[in-house]
Amino acid sequence: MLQIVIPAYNEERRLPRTLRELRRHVTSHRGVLGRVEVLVVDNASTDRTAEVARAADSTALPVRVVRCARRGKGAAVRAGLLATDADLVCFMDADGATGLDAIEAAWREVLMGADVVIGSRAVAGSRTEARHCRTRSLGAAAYRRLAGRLVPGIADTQCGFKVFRGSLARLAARRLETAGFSFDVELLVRLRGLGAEVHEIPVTWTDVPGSTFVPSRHGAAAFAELARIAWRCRAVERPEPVAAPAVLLAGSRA
Ligand SMILES: Nc1nc2c(ncn2[C@@H]2O[C@H](COP(=O)(O)OP(=O)(O)O)[C@@H](O)[C@H]2O)c(=O)[nH]1
Ligand SMILES: [Mg+2]
Repeated sequence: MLQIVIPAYNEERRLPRTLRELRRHVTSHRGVLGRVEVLVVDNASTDRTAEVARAADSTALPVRVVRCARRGKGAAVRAGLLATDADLVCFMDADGATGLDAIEAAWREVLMGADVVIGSRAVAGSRTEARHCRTRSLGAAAYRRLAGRLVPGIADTQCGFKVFRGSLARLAARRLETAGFSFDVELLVRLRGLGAEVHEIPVTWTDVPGSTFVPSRHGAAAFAELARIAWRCRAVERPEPVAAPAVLLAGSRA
């Protein structure tokens, strides 16, 4: 079974279409994907996010709402991952910005032994169909440089599509402390600390209007979080002594 975590804050407008497209996609790829379930994580949305999520629940694509007391995308993804119990889990943004073909592409990588497969808008083969405003693009470039020092070799830490072996994701999520938008970086540092290899796959990415990331409001906080992650994870460069049980990593690529 594949469980898909969708963090959602005030997403009554964007979430219904994403869940509809996901249901269509899962139905037409049932033979490959098997059973799929969605966990929408809502923390104190002031709109009808939880209602639209529940309304999308169906036999073809079961949708559950998970409540998270702590605010922030990182806190929501953590709560969602910890609520999973499947062998394969993933998270994706509520706006459906990442083309859903990435699910099968990631699935293939996992079948070949990958532990962690992340969508990337910065590797060959990716297609980015719209770009952010200039201020955000400049900020993003600076952010990428700094994030790259914490997770060397990963070109795009921030794409909202990541797939994991379930037990590994739950182990890393338990240690995750970053509640805001930089949580991806900490999650990747911790996954590597657990001995996981991270594979980037190209995605088709469309900028969907209505982003919850407001550069003037969240930009500085995201950089400050990076500094805290660097400090907090300074000892997590190598696999930690309490590494993932060998069985988790069995099948990893050498
Ligand atoms: N539950 C929850 N989800 C959040 C929060 N902040 C952002 N998100 C979700 O995180 C995802 C971020 O995607 P988006 O807003 O499109 O940002 P962008 O793609 O980085 O511009 C969306 O699914 C948001 O609803 C939060 O505080 N709580
Ligand atoms: Mg988006």
